[in-house]
Amino acid sequence: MRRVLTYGTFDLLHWGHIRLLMRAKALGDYLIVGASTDEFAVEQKRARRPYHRFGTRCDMLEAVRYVDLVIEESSWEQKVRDVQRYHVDTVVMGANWQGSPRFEHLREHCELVYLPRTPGISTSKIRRDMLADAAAAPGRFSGLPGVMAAQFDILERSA
Ligand code: C2G
Repeated sequence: MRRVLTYGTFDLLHWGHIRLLMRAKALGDYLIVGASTDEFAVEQKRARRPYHRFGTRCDMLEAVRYVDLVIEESSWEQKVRDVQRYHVDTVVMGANWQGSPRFEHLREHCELVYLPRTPGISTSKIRRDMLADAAAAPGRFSGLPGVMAAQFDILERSA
């Protein structure tokens, strides 16, 4: 039984995430996914607060047939402990982490594999495209309460 571990926020779950999970599972028999807590995503990864809260993202990951176990990712330091605790053979990450000291130290404890990312899709691209769609429909905001219209304006200007 080869055990594989990967980490991520997996927000607005998309084809890129699914392909990463599918290829990670193909490297073993049992796939564990460390899902970032909302706090870890915001504080540690300096990402915006995930659209879907931690609980929802875990539920969605558990529904993916390649995934056998979902655990919490709440710190950078937990990874060696996770590898030992779950008897992990291989840690898999997308190539955007290639060579990162956040993962390279794991080579002392298990195999480390970086997989090419799926081009043309990302959570931030989905957000941008949705915003562009909304902004592209002039007067689209007119029906919205003042506050929301103002928020859309802010979002539009900050995109
Ligand atoms: N991914 C991919 N192709 C894409 C988008 C994402 O292969 N088009 C991969 C990423 O490289 C990552 C995984 O899908 O391995 C999850 O992506 P994110 O949710 O963006 O995760 P990330 O912010 O990279 O978090 O401790 C590490 C972090 O939790 C990793």
